[in-house]
Amino acid sequence: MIRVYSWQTPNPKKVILLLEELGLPYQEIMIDPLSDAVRSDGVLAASPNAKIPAIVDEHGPTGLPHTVFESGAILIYLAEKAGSDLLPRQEPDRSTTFQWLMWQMAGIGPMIGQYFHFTALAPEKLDYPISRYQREMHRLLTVLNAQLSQHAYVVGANYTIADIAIFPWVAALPPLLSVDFTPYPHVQEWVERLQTRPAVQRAYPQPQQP
Ligand SMILES: N[C@@H](CCC(=O)N[C@@H](CS)C(=O)NCC(=O)O)C(=O)O
Repeated sequence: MIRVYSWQTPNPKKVILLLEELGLPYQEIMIDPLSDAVRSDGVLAASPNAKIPAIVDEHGPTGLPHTVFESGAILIYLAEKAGSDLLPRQEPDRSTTFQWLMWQMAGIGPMIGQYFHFTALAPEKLDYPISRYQREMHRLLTVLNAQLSQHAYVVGANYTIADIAIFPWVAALPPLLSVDFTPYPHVQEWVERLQTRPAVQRAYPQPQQP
């Protein structure tokens, strides 16, 4: 059994999407990331960075419980544990998967996260950070659209953990931040195609949130 410190936000959703694809048994422990619960002893034991997601794999590599935090690291750990092709075993697809996974972790997540923060959460609506992160979000969507104009999935012909990492952030943009995907038709098509996957539908019983 895998215990997941989770919430209806994109970083934990990546983990749930992968667990649903892999068919591994899991239990979600819901932790509101805007509450003090992220600093509770239980979360800190698995996630010293006091953020979600984090997992506790009750049967880790040595047979003892093993904890992993940082969603990208969790995706790699679980795909390897399951021996899944969602993390390709062969080059060049393997390093291309890592490349786009790191791109999500360093770009899409932080930039869209800041855009959401300054537009939806900040007490004052400040033009400079809003336009900076909005510009960066559109630049990243342009990069993704160009990649998806060449390939069915982010890495190539097959669905991988790179798609799983990017999807929850990007799919949330039109419903929650009113981002218009008209300039990004390949992104739009990819989102709609992924939404038909049974594992994606199981992972999203409720509307998406950033
Ligand atoms: N790089 C981390 C980011 C995790 C993260 O920022 N999680 C948010 C919720 S989606 C959180 O826990 N926020 C609580 C806080 O910032 O105090 C990952 O990908 O796991």
